[in-house]
Amino acid sequence: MKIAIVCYPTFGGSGVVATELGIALSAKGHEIHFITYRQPVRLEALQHPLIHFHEVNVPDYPLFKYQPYELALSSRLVDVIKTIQIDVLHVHYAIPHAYAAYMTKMMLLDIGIKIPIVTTLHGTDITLVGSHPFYKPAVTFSINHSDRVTAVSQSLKEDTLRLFDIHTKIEVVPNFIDTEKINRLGKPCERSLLAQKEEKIITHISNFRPLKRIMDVIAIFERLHKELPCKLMMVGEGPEKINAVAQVKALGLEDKIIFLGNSNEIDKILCYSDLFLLPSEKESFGLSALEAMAHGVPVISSNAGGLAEVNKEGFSGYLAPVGDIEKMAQKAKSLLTDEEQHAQFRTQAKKQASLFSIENVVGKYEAIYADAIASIRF
Ligand code: GMT
Repeated sequence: MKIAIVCYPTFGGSGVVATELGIALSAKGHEIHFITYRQPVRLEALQHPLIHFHEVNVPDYPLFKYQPYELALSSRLVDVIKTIQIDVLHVHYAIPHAYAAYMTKMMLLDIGIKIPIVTTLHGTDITLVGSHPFYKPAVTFSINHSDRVTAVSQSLKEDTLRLFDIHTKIEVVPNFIDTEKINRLGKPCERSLLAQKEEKIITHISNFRPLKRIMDVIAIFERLHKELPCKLMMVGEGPEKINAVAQVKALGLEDKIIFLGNSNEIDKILCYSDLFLLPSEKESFGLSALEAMAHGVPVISSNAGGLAEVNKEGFSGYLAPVGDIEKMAQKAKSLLTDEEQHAQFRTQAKKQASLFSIENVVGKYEAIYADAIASIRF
């Protein structure tokens, strides 16, 4: 198949999922065309002869306060789909991609080309931004007019049905991880670069938005730090970072809490890690928790959204109500101070992650594409 993929090319989970999916599909012989405003971060140039990237340019016109990205995207989509004879268009994240996809479909229909749209809902496009009254009618319309709709967790599907008036079937296709690729990475890792031998390494990865509850991460670490030698690796960039850095300074923990910024070396960092923290207020899935588990890193998370579908209580880690930092700190301490239990959770985390292996998921998308293509032929 010739598949066009639209996503956010940044460090967000939805962009990572879209990119990894495109790479996996190309390995199965499909021709993949990424269409977005920048080359996706996890897509290496010339990665595979079947992978192509088409940039969307939005000319800066001084008359406009807001530059019309949807217009530029849908025009580019029409151009690429027509020229390359794309079979199916897969958009990740409803806003504004599903909306631009619908316009694309209509413009192409006008010239006699039928293109099916598959929309994947990722989380904040539904639970946060999408349900805002300013966007809700457009998001509802775009979901209802997609040929196939998928959500990355059962929890997100339920949120979508609760928040919007949806009359299209939503299929749950969970996020995934390339476990084989992780197993192929060179080990053991050089953790002495980051911490002393006796220090436990705790990691948090996110886009530091308020809903990630960065202050809870620091509060949990502060409690742990009083009980055992440890270090915290904070990976990512975002609006809460400035407060987090100030808080770390106020606590005098600058040499124990390290801010690594956005990183392309997530595999290395997770390889060094003993525990992963994700106390989010909202999380439709929690891809970073899955990545940690795939590296054998147990997870202490909140029980928000789809996290309970990923992190299995008492097996791959522990969950606690949002904001219950005492419970999260206590569970973290019990795991990190009991070597036997920690080793067991490491193995179990890997086992749990293997349920989300890429091989199980790519086939589901292929079937959805085939079905969407068949549906528009009649
Ligand atoms: O979590 C974010 O802020 C980024 C956001 C995104 O669009 O990339 O993540 C969402 O999609 C990820 C991939 O499906 C999920 O793993 C995240 O749980 C989801 N975030 C939220 O629901 C808050």
